[in-house]
Amino acid sequence: LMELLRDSVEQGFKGFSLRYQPQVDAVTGQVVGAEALARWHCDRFGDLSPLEFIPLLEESGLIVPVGAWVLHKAAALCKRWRALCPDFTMSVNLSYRQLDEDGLVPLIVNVLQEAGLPPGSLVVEMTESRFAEDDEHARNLFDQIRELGVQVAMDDFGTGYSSLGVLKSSPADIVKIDRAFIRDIRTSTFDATFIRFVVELCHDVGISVCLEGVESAEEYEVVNDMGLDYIQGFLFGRPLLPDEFEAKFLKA
Ligand code: G
Ligand code: G
Ligand code: MN
Ligand code: NA
Repeated sequence: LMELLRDSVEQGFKGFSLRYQPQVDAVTGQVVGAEALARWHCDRFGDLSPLEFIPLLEESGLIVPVGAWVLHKAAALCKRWRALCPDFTMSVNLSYRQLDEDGLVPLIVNVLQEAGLPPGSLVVEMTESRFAEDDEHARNLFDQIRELGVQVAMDDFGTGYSSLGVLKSSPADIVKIDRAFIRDIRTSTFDATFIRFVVELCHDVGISVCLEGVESAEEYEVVNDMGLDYIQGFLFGRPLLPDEFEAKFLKA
């Protein structure tokens, strides 16, 4: 599989593509952005999930060129979509391997320049674990990225080992609460309280909050009055091809 991935990359990222999942304003339900999600198709095994191929890309270091490709591609589309929706933002997942590679900040500068994109319209997502207070390298990078005007999001919040205290000094603009906290929302008072607390703590330090994984109207109803800023979930849309996304959300 690793060899097939390597061939794909060498053949101009053959078989790689991106899907875009809408992110809505929690109050109005209007689409305000998208998260770019990688897909890989190989002739031999068909479509593989990112859960299968991202770890292999990380292990081999191929995530570095693929990650750069994702950034360029998503940024170009963001530029186009801002003509249809002026404040549109595009979120891109970064791997820990990309943080450990020199040249991430210059890459982001180059991506913005090439796409002609205002920095604030780009959001880079990193899993919560890289925001730990003792990870000086990552925190330093996040500071540099934010100095460019690019937004930084803490992904999968609530699933790692960091404490809520990390929010106090966090170099993040957005916290994305993991979808584990919505699954039992109608029966678990803990999950509802957790979401409310995270919103309150984040707003206290100027961080916006996105809740992931809202799948039903009932779930949306329950979280409606929790003060969330953004929602991302199948209720509003699954990850879609660019044309599908545009037709469904930007040209209505
Ligand atoms: O799209 P899906 O929900 O199947 O994605 C599964 C996981 O793969 C998610 O955790 C997501 O963050 C990760 N992922 C998807 N695309 C990318 C990408 O371009 N880069 C990195 N590093 N992770 C990605
Ligand atoms: O780890 P990360 O948050 O980047 O993962 C994003 C993944 O979560 C995407 O691959 C997407 O398919 C998935 N996802 C987004 N919304 C929902 C949802 O409402 N339900 C489920 N089951 N998965 C979702
Ligand atoms: Mn993500
Ligand atoms: Na997430």
